[in-house]
Amino acid sequence: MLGSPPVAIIMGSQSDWATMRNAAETLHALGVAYDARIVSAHRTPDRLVSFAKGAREAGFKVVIAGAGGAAHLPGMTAAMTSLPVFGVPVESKALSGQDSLLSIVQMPAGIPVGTLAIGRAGAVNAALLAAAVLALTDAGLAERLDAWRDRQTASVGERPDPSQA
Ligand code: RP5
Repeated sequence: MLGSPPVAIIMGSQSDWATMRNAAETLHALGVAYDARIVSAHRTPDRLVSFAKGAREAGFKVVIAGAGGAAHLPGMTAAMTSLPVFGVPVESKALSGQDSLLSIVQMPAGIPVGTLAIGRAGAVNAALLAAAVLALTDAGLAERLDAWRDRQTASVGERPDPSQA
């Protein structure tokens, strides 16, 4: 079935949304459509297989996958699709996301997951990378991405504001 938005944002749990919404908001700001879904490698394994094996045929171009703890979602997704997969380590309570990071980043040669930073920074940057991939064949998006960076640059003051913490 064709017609899905270009980016799928998947996450292992509702509790991951607080982090992954940063990816969604960044894509929205860039005018990139996405579909956000809960897909747990452990609690809904059949949903994972169905999503990952059908992702390309569904019309997705890039997958952003966030998970915490024993974070197998990005890697298992990458094992079942050759679409680009960007992994976002969600900050876990027990180990501050170091478990998530190591679970996602240490993929064996042959099945890549582009692994981002722990937490919000990783979610925002996963969205920016997804947009950069799509911008290779979308001149309008490339312009919006450049404009986004220009706004970011313009927002950085030259000196610290003593009134701000
Ligand atoms: C992982 O377990 C999820 O990605 C989440 O980060 C973590 C905790 O999930 P909940 O117990 O909050 O549902 O599968």
